[in-house]
Amino acid sequence: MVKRVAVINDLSGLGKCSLTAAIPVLSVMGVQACPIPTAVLTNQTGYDSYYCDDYTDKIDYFTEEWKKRGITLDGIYTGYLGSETQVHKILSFCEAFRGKDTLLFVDPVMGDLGKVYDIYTPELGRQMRRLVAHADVITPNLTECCVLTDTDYTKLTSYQNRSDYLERIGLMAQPLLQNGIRTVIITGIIHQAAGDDAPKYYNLILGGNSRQTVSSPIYGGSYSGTGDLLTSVVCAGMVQGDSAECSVRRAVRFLEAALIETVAEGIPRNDGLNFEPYLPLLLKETKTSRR
Ligand code: PXL
Repeated sequence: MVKRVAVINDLSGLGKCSLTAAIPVLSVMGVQACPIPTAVLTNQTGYDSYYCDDYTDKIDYFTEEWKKRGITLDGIYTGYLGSETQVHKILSFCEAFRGKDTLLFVDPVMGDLGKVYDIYTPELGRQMRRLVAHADVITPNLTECCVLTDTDYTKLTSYQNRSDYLERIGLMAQPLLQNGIRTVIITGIIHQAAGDDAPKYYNLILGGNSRQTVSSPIYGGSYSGTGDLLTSVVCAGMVQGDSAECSVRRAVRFLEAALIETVAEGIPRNDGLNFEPYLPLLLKETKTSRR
């Protein structure tokens, strides 16, 4: 059976992120992506101008029409929101479609590299905290994890090369786990471990009683949509029963290959990663159809 996931995220024409990252990844991994656009943008908001059509008023139509279809979902995956008032609409959607085996993935898109995005307001921060409290799996980057836990990013990152940096971040995320979230995956942590001659990127995977790290070299700048691609691989893997760690490792292998090419070609960060040629890395062993 093909697993089915509702992907609640924006559609940006340029800058490979959100739905244009999620749909190809879910498809190549054998999962049906059912998109619910939170906004339609000419391009992602990192460029110096963009036009955004907010879809807040459209979300309830999806809930109502899909109820009539009587569909079931294996996953619900939320990302960039068009406005803070979308949270209560998304929670109503979850109430209608979240069965006991439906996994809720929340990528609490609010900022990166210590800065919040244009869309951010303190109310969005409050609403995002409400939404993540319902999730099975969340994938904040370090900036977003600081917003969710009311932590000072500048102070935290001043400890970046201390040997206990990752433990410190783990402790910071504990309240999220105590809140009922099963898995917290914190991405984009830069840390130089003792004995290493350069810093690396770390992803920290925290469960109730577990803590794993997946690291990768830093190849160059940070690109639009990297977090969206990672969460999409994790979502498609975990709805099919893979562990969080295995899914993050698969995502990192895929992203590394795309990053190496993107850096070599000097692509501007807002344009996003050249990930398309590497989608085959995400293919699972294909079962031949039974006759
Ligand atoms: O990748 C995060 C993201 C998603 N959607 C839009 C964005 C961004 C980051 O800038 O602008 C529209």
